[in-house]
Amino acid sequence: MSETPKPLILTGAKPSGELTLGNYLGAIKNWAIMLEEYECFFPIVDLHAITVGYVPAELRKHTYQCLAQYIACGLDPQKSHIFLQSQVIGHTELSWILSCLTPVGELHRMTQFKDKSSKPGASVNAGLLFYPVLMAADILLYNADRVPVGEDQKQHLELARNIAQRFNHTYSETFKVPEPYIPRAGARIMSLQDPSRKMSKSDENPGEAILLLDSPQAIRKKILSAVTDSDTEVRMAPEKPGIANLLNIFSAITGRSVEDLEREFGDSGYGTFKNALADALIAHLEPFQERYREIIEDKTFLHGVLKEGAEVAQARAFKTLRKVYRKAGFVERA
Ligand code: AQP
Repeated sequence: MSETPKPLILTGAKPSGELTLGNYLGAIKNWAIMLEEYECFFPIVDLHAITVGYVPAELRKHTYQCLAQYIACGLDPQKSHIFLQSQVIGHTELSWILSCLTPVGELHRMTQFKDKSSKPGASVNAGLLFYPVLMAADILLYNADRVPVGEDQKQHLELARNIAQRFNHTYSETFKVPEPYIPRAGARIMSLQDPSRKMSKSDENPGEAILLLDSPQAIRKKILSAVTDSDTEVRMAPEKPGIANLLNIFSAITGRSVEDLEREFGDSGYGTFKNALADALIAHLEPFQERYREIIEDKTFLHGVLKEGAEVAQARAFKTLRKVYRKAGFVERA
């Protein structure tokens, strides 16, 4: 008797910089717990990393780092398909077809586009505008059942769902309409210097983000200089966004509840609280960094992971692409 196939989940990060604690606590840490229940596709979406100015050698370095960090975070390549978006034919091809079904006005309404294009000095290229269509193609190419999304990506997933429905309606039933997957334990990590904004790889001020590869000294320095308020009480409250962010990080790292942390550190003063958080973070990241250092040295292993991942992904991608081309009226290659 053949087994029922597991539902397919797809999610990835773009190698636009070094991975942050936000990428880890908000995303990658939660992906590792899905390996048994789902067939997992974890593309590193490198084509998305070139919509803003970048240095080619840095992109390559960040891509290898991201791959080794995925694995060091517990994404087992034996139990998932890890690959580079740029190594699979189909993402950009499908994206073109989907873009012909997407009104430009919808893309102009995307919050991330508005944010990134309004940054002072931003050069707004067509890729930045079309980014969500490429993301829709990434998802639909594999007929993903579920897509884990953070708050910041909900709008893009909604667009992918609309595009899938539009294709199905225009041609005929082809794509599954992907459902959002809300991880049981997801955390939104904010900038250490401006807790109204999320922590990002591309933050310009190095004090804003903890990088997963930061040294213990750098971690402590960043936590100790994190923005708080003029009060002294360690308490979760809307008027204390800096402390709230640090409490969330502490809780996510240790698995302790915020109430428990408030009980222990409520009156201890910010210095004691921040030092305890720095200790916990350093201890949490140490084994990860050790694993990372071993993995990043082993290029043969890393290339093997990418080759295997790309082979599986390519077979699926070609299958979808053939179907899409046929439905869209293109003549099949003899
Ligand atoms: N601060 C965050 N808190 C929680 N989750 C976060 N994610 C990113 N930042 C946070 C989640 O990480 C996954 C991978 O993200 P991505 O690399 O695809 O792109 P991003 O969301 O644009 O990440 P960055 O770090 O902000 O990159 P830049 O600065 O280049 O734009 C996603 O699931 C995301 O939700």
